[in-house]
Amino acid sequence: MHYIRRPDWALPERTVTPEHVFFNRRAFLGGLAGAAALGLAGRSARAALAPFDPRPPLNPAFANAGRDITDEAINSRYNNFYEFGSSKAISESAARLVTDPWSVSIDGMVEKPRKLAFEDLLKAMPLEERIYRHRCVEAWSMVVPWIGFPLARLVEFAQPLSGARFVRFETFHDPEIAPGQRQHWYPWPYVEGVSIEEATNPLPLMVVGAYGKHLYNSMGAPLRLHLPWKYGFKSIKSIVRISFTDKRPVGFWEELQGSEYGFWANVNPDVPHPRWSQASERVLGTDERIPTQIYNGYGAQVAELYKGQESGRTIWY
Ligand SMILES: Nc1nc2c(c(=O)[nH]1)N[C@H]1C(S)=C(S)[C@@H](COP(=O)(O)O)O[C@H]1N2
Ligand SMILES: [Mo]
Repeated sequence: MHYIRRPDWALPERTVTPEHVFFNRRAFLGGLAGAAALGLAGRSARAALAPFDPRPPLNPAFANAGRDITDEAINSRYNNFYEFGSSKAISESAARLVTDPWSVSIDGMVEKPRKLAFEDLLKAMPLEERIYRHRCVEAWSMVVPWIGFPLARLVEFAQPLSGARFVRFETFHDPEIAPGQRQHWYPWPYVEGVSIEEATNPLPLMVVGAYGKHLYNSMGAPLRLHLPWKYGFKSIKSIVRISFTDKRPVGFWEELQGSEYGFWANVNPDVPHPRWSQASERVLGTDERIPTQIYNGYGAQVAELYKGQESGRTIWY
């Protein structure tokens, strides 16, 4: 295999550590052989917070989020995960979730519905590291060094039928373990969805780790989605089911309060939430408040998906 090493000057301090600044260029450029080579990474036995060995390669296209990475201690202890309560301090409660064994169903409009052990899915997918900005609809943000694989790769693996228009994701449902799920006024299980066009865009990442390790329960172990240009509530955690459908899925928050949390939920500083401004955000771990960017700064990658629809309110909530 041929590795290129990025010069240290190309990377801001603290953004990455030198040991994993490697990238298999051929794999990045696509091609099945390359993808298979990348798939070899991250095969170490999975235990909560075990380091990936070797650490999957950092994707140079997403090596720098323009701000410092948020401290791991903050990221893993300041969370939205309503299954474990409505406060941000759910990390201890979430630790009770058993994530091994774990299986994921792929069903609906696909060639062959199947249920896979999480380990088998992990082995089949090309793992990489990407540093993404993460913006909650509540107007706080952080920067996270995720480990995962492109959702586009999973769509390919699932072999959807041509009529499939949307991908629907579902979180586990276990009220015995998750106290929030005993609050029956919420529409459990948590559901989210994206269009097929969004799902096959290169940005969406199916996340299995962060900070070089397997995922914290509080962050959605063992498998969650991250859509960096959308408000955080779209980035569903602890996924057990992925379905292909011709009907637009109704998300958990949309079901609860559709006037405030719509299907598209693309970040836009100029479209306020009905109850507060989205013009700026609080950067967790700092004293800073910074201006929010349209599409959370990822317009170059995703604006094309919404061409001609920008003037209406719908794609913003
Ligand atoms: N299953 C599930 N997924 C979820 C949520 C949730 O309550 N349950 N909260 C969402 C919200 S509002 C945000 S901002 C992000 C938070 O992710 P983080 O805790 O890793 O920062 O997860 C999203 N995914
Ligand atoms: Mo959020």
